[in-house]
Amino acid sequence: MNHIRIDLRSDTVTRPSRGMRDAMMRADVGDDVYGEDPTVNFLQERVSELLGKDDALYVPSGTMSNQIAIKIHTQPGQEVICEENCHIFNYEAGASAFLSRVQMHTLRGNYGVLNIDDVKNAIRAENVHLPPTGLICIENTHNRAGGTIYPLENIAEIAKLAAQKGIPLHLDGARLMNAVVATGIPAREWTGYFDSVSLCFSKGLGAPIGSVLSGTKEFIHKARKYRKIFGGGMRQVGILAAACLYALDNNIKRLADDHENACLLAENLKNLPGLFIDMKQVQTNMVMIHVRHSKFNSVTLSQALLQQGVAANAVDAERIRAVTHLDITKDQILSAVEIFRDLIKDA
Ligand code: TLP
Repeated sequence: MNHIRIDLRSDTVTRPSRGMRDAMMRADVGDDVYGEDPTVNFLQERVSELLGKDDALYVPSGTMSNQIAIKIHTQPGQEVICEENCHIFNYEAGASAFLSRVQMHTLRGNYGVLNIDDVKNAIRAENVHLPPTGLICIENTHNRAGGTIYPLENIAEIAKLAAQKGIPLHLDGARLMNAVVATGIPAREWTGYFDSVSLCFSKGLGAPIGSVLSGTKEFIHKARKYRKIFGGGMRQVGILAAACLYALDNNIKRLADDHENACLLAENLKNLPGLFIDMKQVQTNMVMIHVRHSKFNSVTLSQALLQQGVAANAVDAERIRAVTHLDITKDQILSAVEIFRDLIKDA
C-alpha cells in the first residue's frame, strides 16, 4: 500500500523507530519456552510492577492474551458478560466460543461503559436452565466506542459486585496507557480492580509485536501452559521484548501528542458539511467520523480518501475511524483535514 501517505487506519500500523530497532539489536536472549530469556523476564517484571500484579507473561498478540484469560477464568458452557461493541466479542473471530466454549452475554454500554444495574441483571441466578456467569470483561480504552475512557468509579462498582458474586473480572487494557496518560490516573489504580489484565505494546506504544497478560502467580502459571497450547510459546523472543521495554521508557508520555492530534482532527472536521463528530467520544487517540453526506457514505468516503493517500477504515455503514499514533504528525493531520475538506465541499 505504497500510495498511503497518512495512515489513520489504526495505531497498530506504527513501525519500530531507529532507537527501538537499536534496542532490539542489543537484546540479550535465551529460550523463552524454558523461561530463560532475560529480556522477556525483565519485561514481565517491569509490567507486573507497572500494573501492580504478582506476575506477567509476554504473548504474541492482544487476542491471545484475552483468550488465554477467558480460557483460565471460565468453564465450557458458562457465560461471559461484556459490552456489545467490545473487541473480544466483535474482533477475535469467535475465539471465545472456539477455544473456551463459552457464550457471550452482551450488554449495550454508554460510550462503551457498562451500567452497573445492567451487569447486576445479567448475572445469572442458580437455576438448572441457566448458563452460569463465568467472567465479566471490560475494555479500557474502548476501541469501537471511539477510544473512550472507563470512569474509575464505574469499574469500582462492577468490581465490588463481581467480588460479591465470586465472578472474576478481566481487563482488555490493550490501550490502558492511553487512559493513564489522558487522566493522569496511574495504571495500578485501574488494574487493582481486576483479576487479570491484558496490555498491548503493538498499538500506541509503537512496538511491532506483543502483549503482556498479568495476574496472580497461579494465574500466570496456567497462562504459560495455555500460551503453549495456543501455539504462542516463542524462543529467542527477547529481541521483541526489547522493543516493548523501549516503549515503556520512551513511548508512554508521548501518547499525549496522539491525543492532541486526535482532538485537532476532530475539531477541524466537526463543522465540515456532511460530517458529524460526537466530541464527547474524542477522549484519546481516536476519532469516529459519522458520514451523513449527500454524495458519500462511510465506505465510499473512505475509498475516496485512500485515492488521495489518506487511509482510514469504515467501521460500519455510517462511521469512519481515524486513529492517531507515533507515525502521524500534526502537519499530516492538517493535510488530512484539507483532503477531507476538498472531497466533501458540497454536501
Ligand atoms: N484492535 C485492532 C483491530 O483488531 C480492530 C485495531 O486496529 O484497533 N483489544 C483491543 C481493545 C484492540 O483494539 C485490539 C486490536 C486487540 C485487543 C487485539 O490485539 P491484537 O491485534 O494484537 O490481537
